[in-house]
Amino acid sequence: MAAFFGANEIWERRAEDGRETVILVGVRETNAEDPVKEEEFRHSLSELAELSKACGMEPADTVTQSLARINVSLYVGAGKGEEIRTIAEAFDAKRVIFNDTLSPSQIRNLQKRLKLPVMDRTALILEIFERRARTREARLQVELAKLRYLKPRLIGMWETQNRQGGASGAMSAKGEGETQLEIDRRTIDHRLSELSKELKNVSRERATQRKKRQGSGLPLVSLVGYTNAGKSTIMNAMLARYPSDASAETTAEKRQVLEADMLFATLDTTVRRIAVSRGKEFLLSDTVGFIHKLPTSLVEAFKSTLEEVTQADLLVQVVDGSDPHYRRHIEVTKKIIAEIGAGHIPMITVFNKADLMDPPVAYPMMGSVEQSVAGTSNVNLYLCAKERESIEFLCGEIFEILHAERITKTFLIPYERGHIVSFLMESAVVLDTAYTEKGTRITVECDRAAAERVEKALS
Ligand SMILES: Nc1nc2c(ncn2[C@@H]2O[C@H](COP(=O)(O)OP(=O)(O)OP(=O)(O)O)[C@@H](O)[C@H]2O)c(=O)[nH]1
Ligand SMILES: [Mg+2]
Repeated sequence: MAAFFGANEIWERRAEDGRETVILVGVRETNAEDPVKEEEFRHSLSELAELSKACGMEPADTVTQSLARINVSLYVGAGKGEEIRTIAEAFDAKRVIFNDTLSPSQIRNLQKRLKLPVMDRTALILEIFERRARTREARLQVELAKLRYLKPRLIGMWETQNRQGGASGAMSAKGEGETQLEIDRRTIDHRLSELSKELKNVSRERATQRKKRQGSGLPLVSLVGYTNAGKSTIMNAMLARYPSDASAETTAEKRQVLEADMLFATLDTTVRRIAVSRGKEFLLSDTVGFIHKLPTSLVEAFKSTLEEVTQADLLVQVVDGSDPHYRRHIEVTKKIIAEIGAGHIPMITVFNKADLMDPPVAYPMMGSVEQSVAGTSNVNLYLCAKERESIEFLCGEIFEILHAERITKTFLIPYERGHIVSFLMESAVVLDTAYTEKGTRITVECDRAAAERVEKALS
Protein backbone atom coordinates (compact mmCIF):
# COMPACT_ATOMS: atom_id res chain seq x y z
CA MET A 1 0.00 0.00 0.00
CA ALA A 2 2.77 2.40 0.91
CA ALA A 3 4.37 2.06 -2.49
CA PHE A 4 1.09 2.50 -4.24
CA PHE A 5 0.02 5.56 -2.33
CA GLY A 6 3.53 6.94 -2.07
CA ALA A 7 2.97 8.37 -5.50
CA ASN A 8 -0.17 10.14 -4.51
CA GLU A 9 0.38 13.69 -3.43
CA ILE A 10 -3.21 14.20 -2.34
CA TRP A 11 -2.02 12.71 0.93
CA GLU A 12 1.53 11.60 1.09
CA ARG A 13 3.48 14.60 -0.07
CA ARG A 14 2.32 16.55 2.93
CA ALA A 15 5.01 17.03 5.53
CA GLU A 16 4.22 14.76 8.48
CA ASP A 17 6.32 16.88 10.81
CA GLY A 18 5.53 20.49 11.51
CA ARG A 19 2.03 21.84 11.13
CA GLU A 20 0.96 22.86 7.67
CA THR A 21 -1.00 26.11 7.33
CA VAL A 22 -4.30 25.55 5.52
CA ILE A 23 -7.36 27.58 4.52
CA LEU A 24 -10.83 26.11 5.00
CA VAL A 25 -13.66 26.72 2.55
CA GLY A 26 -17.35 25.95 2.89
CA VAL A 27 -20.35 26.66 0.70
CA ARG A 28 -23.86 26.81 2.09
CA GLU A 29 -26.23 25.72 -0.63
CA THR A 30 -29.46 27.65 -0.12
CA ASN A 31 -31.47 25.99 -2.88
CA ALA A 32 -30.62 22.46 -1.83
CA GLU A 33 -33.49 20.05 -1.18
CA ASP A 34 -32.83 20.22 2.53
CA PRO A 35 -30.75 23.37 3.09
CA VAL A 36 -28.65 23.35 6.26
CA LYS A 37 -29.34 26.01 8.86
CA GLU A 38 -26.71 28.70 9.33
CA GLU A 39 -25.89 27.32 12.77
CA GLU A 40 -25.39 23.79 11.49
CA PHE A 41 -23.25 25.12 8.69
CA ARG A 42 -20.98 26.86 11.23
CA HIS A 43 -20.82 23.66 13.25
CA SER A 44 -19.79 21.58 10.28
CA LEU A 45 -17.01 24.10 9.54
CA SER A 46 -15.74 24.01 13.09
CA GLU A 47 -15.75 20.23 12.81
CA LEU A 48 -13.74 20.56 9.60
CA ALA A 49 -11.21 22.64 11.56
CA GLU A 50 -10.99 19.85 14.17
CA LEU A 51 -10.54 17.26 11.45
CA SER A 52 -7.73 19.25 9.86
CA LYS A 53 -6.01 19.68 13.24
CA ALA A 54 -6.29 15.93 13.78
CA CYS A 55 -4.31 15.63 10.54
CA GLY A 56 -1.48 17.88 11.71
CA MET A 57 -2.73 20.99 9.90
CA GLU A 58 -3.24 24.49 11.21
CA PRO A 59 -6.31 26.24 9.80
CA ALA A 60 -5.44 29.94 9.39
CA ASP A 61 -8.74 31.22 8.02
CA THR A 62 -12.17 30.03 6.92
CA VAL A 63 -13.81 31.33 3.76
CA THR A 64 -17.55 30.83 3.36
CA GLN A 65 -20.09 31.51 0.68
CA SER A 66 -23.84 31.12 0.29
CA LEU A 67 -24.82 29.94 -3.15
CA ALA A 68 -28.17 28.92 -4.57
CA ARG A 69 -26.36 25.89 -5.99
CA ILE A 70 -22.80 24.59 -5.63
CA ASN A 71 -20.77 25.73 -8.65
CA VAL A 72 -20.39 22.57 -10.74
CA SER A 73 -16.99 23.43 -12.14
CA LEU A 74 -15.36 25.26 -9.22
CA TYR A 75 -17.50 24.45 -6.13
CA VAL A 76 -17.32 28.18 -5.16
CA GLY A 77 -18.20 31.15 -7.39
CA ALA A 78 -15.45 32.46 -9.68
CA GLY A 79 -14.95 35.67 -7.67
CA LYS A 80 -14.72 33.67 -4.46
CA GLY A 81 -11.98 31.60 -6.06
CA GLU A 82 -9.89 34.74 -6.42
CA GLU A 83 -10.59 35.73 -2.81
CA ILE A 84 -9.43 32.33 -1.57
CA ARG A 85 -6.26 32.68 -3.58
CA THR A 86 -5.48 36.10 -2.08
CA ILE A 87 -6.17 34.87 1.45
CA ALA A 88 -4.06 31.74 0.93
CA GLU A 89 -1.16 33.89 -0.29
CA ALA A 90 -1.50 36.27 2.64
CA PHE A 91 -1.22 33.39 5.11
CA ASP A 92 1.33 31.52 3.02
CA ALA A 93 -1.04 28.53 3.16
CA LYS A 94 0.14 25.24 1.74
CA ARG A 95 -3.25 23.71 1.05
CA VAL A 96 -6.94 24.52 0.79
CA ILE A 97 -9.52 22.24 2.40
CA PHE A 98 -13.13 22.09 1.21
CA ASN A 99 -16.06 21.12 3.39
CA ASP A 100 -17.80 18.88 0.84
CA THR A 101 -16.76 16.05 -1.43
CA LEU A 102 -15.34 17.57 -4.60
CA SER A 103 -15.73 16.03 -8.03
CA PRO A 104 -12.57 15.12 -9.98
CA SER A 105 -13.09 18.13 -12.24
CA GLN A 106 -13.67 20.50 -9.33
CA ILE A 107 -10.38 19.36 -7.79
CA ARG A 108 -8.65 19.89 -11.13
CA ASN A 109 -10.11 23.34 -11.71
CA LEU A 110 -9.54 24.50 -8.17
CA GLN A 111 -5.91 23.44 -8.14
CA LYS A 112 -5.35 25.24 -11.40
CA ARG A 113 -7.03 28.38 -10.10
CA LEU A 114 -5.56 28.39 -6.61
CA LYS A 115 -2.11 27.07 -7.57
CA LEU A 116 -2.24 25.01 -4.41
CA PRO A 117 -3.13 21.42 -3.59
CA VAL A 118 -6.75 21.04 -2.54
CA MET A 119 -8.31 18.40 -0.35
CA ASP A 120 -11.94 17.70 0.50
CA ARG A 121 -13.64 16.61 3.69
CA THR A 122 -13.79 13.01 2.54
CA ALA A 123 -10.04 12.86 1.88
CA LEU A 124 -9.39 14.43 5.26
CA ILE A 125 -11.47 11.82 7.08
CA LEU A 126 -9.80 9.07 5.06
CA GLU A 127 -6.41 10.41 6.07
CA ILE A 128 -7.30 10.41 9.77
CA PHE A 129 -8.55 6.86 9.45
CA GLU A 130 -5.32 5.89 7.76
CA ARG A 131 -3.22 7.45 10.49
CA ARG A 132 -5.21 5.73 13.22
CA ALA A 133 -5.59 2.30 11.64
CA ARG A 134 -3.67 -0.24 13.70
CA THR A 135 -5.17 -3.64 13.02
CA ARG A 136 -4.76 -5.47 9.73
CA GLU A 137 -8.48 -5.33 9.12
CA ALA A 138 -8.69 -1.58 9.71
CA ARG A 139 -5.73 -0.96 7.41
CA LEU A 140 -7.23 -3.05 4.63
CA GLN A 141 -10.58 -1.33 4.98
CA VAL A 142 -9.07 2.14 4.90
CA GLU A 143 -7.01 1.30 1.85
CA LEU A 144 -10.09 -0.03 0.08
CA ALA A 145 -12.09 3.10 0.91
CA LYS A 146 -9.26 5.34 -0.18
CA LEU A 147 -8.75 3.56 -3.44
CA ARG A 148 -12.46 3.72 -4.24
CA TYR A 149 -12.35 7.44 -3.58
CA LEU A 150 -9.19 7.91 -5.59
CA LYS A 151 -10.04 5.79 -8.60
CA PRO A 152 -12.23 8.26 -10.50
CA ARG A 153 -9.92 11.09 -9.51
CA LEU A 154 -6.72 9.40 -10.59
CA ILE A 155 -8.19 8.20 -13.83
CA GLY A 156 -9.65 11.64 -14.52
CA MET A 157 -6.21 13.16 -14.03
CA TRP A 158 -4.54 10.54 -16.15
CA GLU A 159 -6.93 11.23 -18.99
CA THR A 160 -6.55 14.99 -18.76
CA GLN A 161 -2.81 14.78 -18.66
CA ASN A 162 -2.75 12.41 -21.64
CA ARG A 163 -4.93 14.80 -23.58
CA GLN A 164 -2.50 17.54 -22.74
CA GLY A 165 0.31 15.48 -24.24
CA GLY A 166 1.90 14.77 -20.89
CA ALA A 167 1.99 18.38 -19.84
CA SER A 168 1.92 19.00 -16.14
CA GLY A 169 -1.74 18.53 -15.22
CA ALA A 170 -3.98 20.25 -12.78
CA MET A 171 -3.23 17.92 -9.89
CA SER A 172 0.47 18.56 -10.05
CA ALA A 173 0.57 21.85 -8.23
CA LYS A 174 4.13 23.07 -7.82
CA GLY A 175 5.50 20.28 -9.98
CA GLU A 176 4.39 17.47 -7.69
CA GLY A 177 2.66 14.32 -8.75
CA GLU A 178 4.02 13.39 -12.15
CA THR A 179 4.21 9.79 -10.97
CA GLN A 180 0.43 9.81 -10.82
CA LEU A 181 0.50 9.28 -14.56
CA GLU A 182 1.98 5.84 -14.06
CA ILE A 183 -1.00 4.61 -12.14
CA ASP A 184 -3.54 3.26 -14.54
CA ARG A 185 -6.93 1.73 -14.21
CA ARG A 186 -5.57 -1.80 -14.31
CA THR A 187 -3.26 -1.28 -11.34
CA ILE A 188 -6.11 0.11 -9.33
CA ASP A 189 -8.56 -2.61 -10.28
CA HIS A 190 -5.97 -5.25 -9.51
CA ARG A 191 -5.33 -3.83 -6.06
CA LEU A 192 -9.06 -3.41 -5.44
CA SER A 193 -9.70 -7.06 -6.16
CA GLU A 194 -6.73 -8.11 -3.99
CA LEU A 195 -8.09 -6.03 -1.15
CA SER A 196 -11.59 -7.40 -1.51
CA LYS A 197 -10.20 -10.93 -1.35
CA GLU A 198 -8.10 -10.21 1.73
CA LEU A 199 -11.01 -8.55 3.41
CA LYS A 200 -13.24 -11.51 2.67
CA ASN A 201 -10.75 -13.70 4.55
CA VAL A 202 -10.66 -11.32 7.50
CA SER A 203 -14.42 -11.17 7.47
CA ARG A 204 -14.55 -14.99 7.53
CA GLU A 205 -12.24 -15.03 10.56
CA ARG A 206 -14.51 -12.52 12.23
CA ALA A 207 -17.55 -14.65 11.46
CA THR A 208 -15.83 -17.68 13.04
CA GLN A 209 -15.08 -15.69 16.18
CA ARG A 210 -18.65 -14.47 16.25
CA LYS A 211 -19.97 -18.03 15.98
CA LYS A 212 -17.77 -19.03 18.88
CA ARG A 213 -19.15 -16.15 20.90
CA GLN A 214 -22.71 -16.97 19.95
CA GLY A 215 -21.93 -20.43 21.30
CA SER A 216 -21.60 -18.83 24.71
CA GLY A 217 -25.31 -17.99 24.54
CA LEU A 218 -24.64 -14.50 25.88
CA PRO A 219 -26.50 -11.49 24.51
CA LEU A 220 -24.48 -8.92 22.57
CA VAL A 221 -24.75 -5.24 23.47
CA SER A 222 -23.11 -2.77 21.06
CA LEU A 223 -21.95 0.73 21.90
CA VAL A 224 -22.55 3.09 18.99
CA GLY A 225 -22.44 6.83 18.49
CA TYR A 226 -20.67 9.93 17.31
CA THR A 227 -16.89 10.08 17.56
CA ASN A 228 -15.54 11.29 20.93
CA ALA A 229 -18.86 10.67 22.75
CA GLY A 230 -17.30 8.33 25.33
CA LYS A 231 -18.00 4.82 24.00
CA SER A 232 -14.54 3.45 24.78
CA THR A 233 -14.60 5.12 28.19
CA ILE A 234 -17.83 3.26 28.99
CA MET A 235 -16.38 -0.01 27.70
CA ASN A 236 -13.28 0.38 29.90
CA ALA A 237 -15.26 1.43 32.95
CA MET A 238 -17.54 -1.62 32.57
CA LEU A 239 -14.55 -3.91 32.24
CA ALA A 240 -12.95 -2.43 35.33
CA ARG A 241 -16.17 -2.62 37.36
CA TYR A 242 -17.29 -6.07 36.22
CA PRO A 243 -14.24 -8.01 35.09
CA SER A 244 -15.05 -11.46 33.82
CA ASP A 245 -13.10 -14.31 35.35
CA ALA A 246 -14.14 -16.85 32.76
CA SER A 247 -11.19 -19.20 32.47
CA ALA A 248 -11.42 -19.22 28.69
CA GLU A 249 -10.45 -15.59 28.57
CA THR A 250 -6.92 -14.58 27.88
CA THR A 251 -5.22 -11.53 29.27
CA ALA A 252 -5.56 -9.94 25.84
CA GLU A 253 -9.31 -10.29 26.04
CA LYS A 254 -9.37 -8.37 29.28
CA ARG A 255 -7.27 -5.61 27.83
CA GLN A 256 -8.72 -2.17 27.86
CA VAL A 257 -9.41 -0.24 24.66
CA LEU A 258 -7.99 3.15 23.74
CA GLU A 259 -9.99 6.11 24.98
CA ALA A 260 -8.73 9.54 24.05
CA ASP A 261 -9.86 13.06 23.44
CA MET A 262 -9.46 12.91 19.70
CA LEU A 263 -11.60 12.23 16.67
CA PHE A 264 -11.71 8.57 15.67
CA ALA A 265 -9.66 7.16 18.53
CA THR A 266 -11.25 3.78 17.85
CA LEU A 267 -11.22 2.23 14.38
CA ASP A 268 -11.84 -1.44 15.02
CA THR A 269 -14.36 -3.49 16.93
CA THR A 270 -13.56 -5.00 20.29
CA VAL A 271 -15.86 -7.43 22.06
CA ARG A 272 -15.48 -8.11 25.80
CA ARG A 273 -17.39 -10.17 28.28
CA ILE A 274 -18.98 -8.21 31.11
CA ALA A 275 -19.85 -10.29 34.17
CA VAL A 276 -22.01 -8.66 36.80
CA SER A 277 -22.52 -11.95 38.59
CA ARG A 278 -22.86 -15.60 37.63
CA GLY A 279 -25.53 -15.94 34.98
CA LYS A 280 -25.74 -12.20 34.68
CA GLU A 281 -23.38 -11.61 31.83
CA PHE A 282 -23.36 -10.06 28.41
CA LEU A 283 -20.91 -9.31 25.64
CA LEU A 284 -20.15 -5.66 25.02
CA SER A 285 -18.75 -4.34 21.76
CA ASP A 286 -17.06 -1.01 21.14
CA THR A 287 -16.55 0.20 17.62
CA VAL A 288 -15.61 3.04 15.30
CA GLY A 289 -17.41 6.35 15.91
CA PHE A 290 -19.50 8.18 13.36
CA ILE A 291 -19.31 11.73 12.00
CA HIS A 292 -21.37 14.04 9.80
CA LYS A 293 -20.73 13.26 6.12
CA LEU A 294 -18.85 10.07 6.92
CA PRO A 295 -17.68 9.03 3.46
CA THR A 296 -19.90 6.36 1.95
CA SER A 297 -16.83 4.51 0.74
CA LEU A 298 -15.69 4.25 4.37
CA VAL A 299 -19.04 3.03 5.64
CA GLU A 300 -19.03 0.39 2.92
CA ALA A 301 -15.42 -0.61 3.46
CA PHE A 302 -15.99 -0.88 7.22
CA LYS A 303 -18.95 -3.23 6.78
CA SER A 304 -17.17 -6.16 8.35
CA THR A 305 -16.08 -4.08 11.36
CA LEU A 306 -19.63 -2.81 11.70
CA GLU A 307 -21.14 -6.29 11.38
CA GLU A 308 -20.86 -6.60 15.14
CA VAL A 309 -23.39 -3.78 15.40
CA THR A 310 -25.84 -5.43 13.05
CA GLN A 311 -25.68 -8.65 15.11
CA ALA A 312 -26.40 -6.95 18.44
CA ASP A 313 -29.37 -7.73 20.67
CA LEU A 314 -29.29 -4.20 22.05
CA LEU A 315 -27.65 -0.96 20.94
CA VAL A 316 -26.45 1.62 23.43
CA GLN A 317 -26.20 4.92 21.65
CA VAL A 318 -23.66 7.10 23.46
CA VAL A 319 -24.15 10.84 23.01
CA ASP A 320 -21.89 13.62 24.29
CA GLY A 321 -24.73 15.40 26.09
CA SER A 322 -22.48 18.37 26.87
CA ASP A 323 -21.99 19.12 23.17
CA PRO A 324 -24.41 21.84 22.03
CA HIS A 325 -24.78 19.97 18.74
CA TYR A 326 -25.78 16.66 20.25
CA ARG A 327 -29.09 16.57 18.37
CA ARG A 328 -27.28 16.67 15.08
CA HIS A 329 -24.98 13.89 16.29
CA ILE A 330 -27.98 11.74 17.14
CA GLU A 331 -29.44 12.31 13.68
CA VAL A 332 -26.17 11.33 12.01
CA THR A 333 -25.87 8.19 14.15
CA LYS A 334 -29.46 7.22 13.43
CA LYS A 335 -28.87 7.59 9.71
CA ILE A 336 -25.72 5.47 9.68
CA ILE A 337 -27.32 2.79 11.86
CA ALA A 338 -30.14 2.52 9.33
CA GLU A 339 -27.62 2.49 6.48
CA ILE A 340 -25.76 -0.51 7.87
CA GLY A 341 -29.00 -2.39 8.45
CA ALA A 342 -29.23 -2.15 12.26
CA GLY A 343 -32.24 0.17 12.41
CA HIS A 344 -34.52 -2.53 13.79
CA ILE A 345 -32.45 -3.32 16.89
CA PRO A 346 -33.73 -2.01 20.24
CA MET A 347 -31.72 0.93 21.54
CA ILE A 348 -31.04 2.87 24.73
CA THR A 349 -29.65 6.41 24.47
CA VAL A 350 -27.01 7.47 26.97
CA PHE A 351 -26.50 11.20 27.40
CA ASN A 352 -22.92 10.97 28.58
CA LYS A 353 -20.62 13.64 30.06
CA ALA A 354 -23.45 14.77 32.36
CA ASP A 355 -20.72 16.20 34.62
CA LEU A 356 -20.05 18.82 31.92
CA MET A 357 -23.64 19.68 31.09
CA ASP A 358 -24.74 23.27 31.38
CA PRO A 359 -27.18 23.84 33.04
CA PRO A 360 -26.15 21.03 35.40
CA VAL A 361 -28.31 17.92 35.62
CA ALA A 362 -28.60 15.28 38.30
CA TYR A 363 -27.03 11.97 37.32
CA PRO A 364 -27.14 9.07 37.00
CA MET A 365 -30.75 9.57 36.11
CA MET A 366 -33.38 8.26 33.78
CA GLY A 367 -34.52 10.92 31.30
CA SER A 368 -38.19 11.71 31.03
CA VAL A 369 -40.38 10.59 28.18
CA GLU A 370 -40.43 14.18 26.89
CA GLN A 371 -36.67 14.13 26.75
CA SER A 372 -36.75 11.01 24.64
CA VAL A 373 -35.37 11.53 21.24
CA ALA A 374 -38.23 11.02 18.86
CA GLY A 375 -37.80 7.94 16.74
CA THR A 376 -34.48 7.01 18.29
CA SER A 377 -35.25 5.22 21.50
CA ASN A 378 -37.63 5.55 24.38
CA VAL A 379 -35.17 4.85 27.16
CA ASN A 380 -32.59 7.51 27.84
CA LEU A 381 -30.15 7.96 30.68
CA TYR A 382 -27.97 10.78 31.94
CA LEU A 383 -24.55 9.51 32.94
CA CYS A 384 -20.93 10.28 33.54
CA ALA A 385 -18.88 7.42 32.16
CA LYS A 386 -16.08 8.22 34.57
CA GLU A 387 -18.16 7.53 37.66
CA ARG A 388 -18.79 4.11 39.10
CA GLU A 389 -22.37 4.80 40.10
CA SER A 390 -23.24 5.74 36.51
CA ILE A 391 -21.73 2.54 35.18
CA GLU A 392 -23.72 0.44 37.66
CA PHE A 393 -26.87 2.34 36.69
CA LEU A 394 -26.28 1.72 32.99
CA CYS A 395 -25.65 -1.96 33.61
CA GLY A 396 -28.90 -2.21 35.53
CA GLU A 397 -30.80 -0.71 32.62
CA ILE A 398 -29.10 -2.99 30.11
CA PHE A 399 -30.18 -6.02 32.13
CA GLU A 400 -33.67 -4.66 32.54
CA ILE A 401 -34.07 -4.61 28.77
CA LEU A 402 -32.23 -7.84 28.08
CA HIS A 403 -34.26 -9.57 30.76
CA ALA A 404 -37.48 -8.67 29.09
CA GLU A 405 -36.32 -11.49 26.86
CA ARG A 406 -35.58 -13.84 29.80
CA ILE A 407 -37.63 -16.91 30.55
CA THR A 408 -37.72 -19.67 33.15
CA LYS A 409 -37.47 -23.18 31.79
CA THR A 410 -36.92 -26.77 33.00
CA PHE A 411 -34.83 -29.23 30.98
CA LEU A 412 -34.13 -32.91 31.41
CA ILE A 413 -30.59 -33.52 30.27
CA PRO A 414 -29.24 -37.06 29.80
CA TYR A 415 -26.06 -37.69 31.79
CA GLU A 416 -24.04 -38.28 28.63
CA ARG A 417 -24.87 -34.72 27.52
CA GLY A 418 -23.09 -33.17 30.51
CA HIS A 419 -21.73 -30.32 28.40
CA ILE A 420 -25.27 -28.91 28.11
CA VAL A 421 -25.49 -28.77 31.89
CA SER A 422 -22.12 -26.98 31.96
CA PHE A 423 -23.39 -24.56 29.33
CA LEU A 424 -26.44 -23.72 31.45
CA MET A 425 -24.32 -23.35 34.59
CA GLU A 426 -22.23 -20.83 32.70
CA SER A 427 -24.85 -18.82 30.92
CA ALA A 428 -28.03 -19.06 32.98
CA VAL A 429 -29.20 -18.57 36.54
CA VAL A 430 -29.81 -22.08 37.89
CA LEU A 431 -32.92 -22.16 40.07
CA ASP A 432 -33.12 -25.87 40.81
CA THR A 433 -31.27 -29.13 40.03
CA ALA A 434 -32.36 -32.73 40.58
CA TYR A 435 -30.64 -35.97 39.56
CA THR A 436 -33.18 -38.41 38.15
CA GLU A 437 -32.93 -41.80 36.51
CA LYS A 438 -33.06 -40.26 33.05
CA GLY A 439 -30.64 -37.45 33.68
CA THR A 440 -30.26 -34.03 35.31
CA ARG A 441 -33.49 -32.08 35.71
CA ILE A 442 -32.48 -28.46 35.76
CA THR A 443 -34.61 -25.34 36.07
CA VAL A 444 -33.00 -22.15 34.87
CA GLU A 445 -33.70 -18.54 34.10
CA CYS A 446 -32.03 -17.67 30.82
CA ASP A 447 -32.33 -15.80 27.56
CA ARG A 448 -35.00 -16.98 25.19
CA ALA A 449 -32.28 -17.51 22.59
CA ALA A 450 -30.20 -19.70 24.91
CA ALA A 451 -33.27 -21.78 25.81
CA GLU A 452 -34.06 -22.29 22.15
CA ARG A 453 -30.52 -23.48 21.51
CA VAL A 454 -30.68 -26.02 24.36
CA GLU A 455 -34.05 -27.28 23.11
CA LYS A 456 -32.59 -27.73 19.67
CA ALA A 457 -29.55 -29.56 21.01
CA LEU A 458 -31.80 -31.95 22.96
CA SER A 459 -34.27 -32.62 20.14
N1 LIG B 1 -15.85 14.87 31.55
C1 LIG B 1 -16.11 13.71 30.96
N2 LIG B 1 -15.30 13.27 29.97
C2 LIG B 1 -15.60 12.08 29.40
C3 LIG B 1 -16.72 11.31 29.79
N3 LIG B 1 -16.74 10.19 29.01
C4 LIG B 1 -15.69 10.27 28.19
N4 LIG B 1 -14.98 11.41 28.40
C5 LIG B 1 -13.77 11.86 27.66
O1 LIG B 1 -14.14 12.06 26.30
C6 LIG B 1 -13.05 11.73 25.42
C7 LIG B 1 -13.48 10.75 24.37
O2 LIG B 1 -13.77 9.51 24.98
P1 LIG B 1 -13.69 8.11 24.18
O3 LIG B 1 -14.22 7.09 25.13
O4 LIG B 1 -12.37 7.90 23.58
O5 LIG B 1 -14.77 8.40 23.03
P2 LIG B 1 -15.26 7.42 21.87
O6 LIG B 1 -16.75 7.58 21.78
O7 LIG B 1 -14.75 6.05 22.10
O8 LIG B 1 -14.57 8.09 20.60
P3 LIG B 1 -14.11 7.41 19.18
O9 LIG B 1 -13.31 6.20 19.50
O10 LIG B 1 -13.36 8.49 18.53
O11 LIG B 1 -15.38 7.10 18.44
C8 LIG B 1 -11.94 11.19 26.35
O12 LIG B 1 -11.02 12.22 26.59
C9 LIG B 1 -12.69 10.81 27.62
O13 LIG B 1 -11.86 10.89 28.77
C10 LIG B 1 -17.57 11.81 30.85
O14 LIG B 1 -18.58 11.24 31.24
N5 LIG B 1 -17.21 13.02 31.36
MG1 LIG C 1 -13.49 4.92 21.02
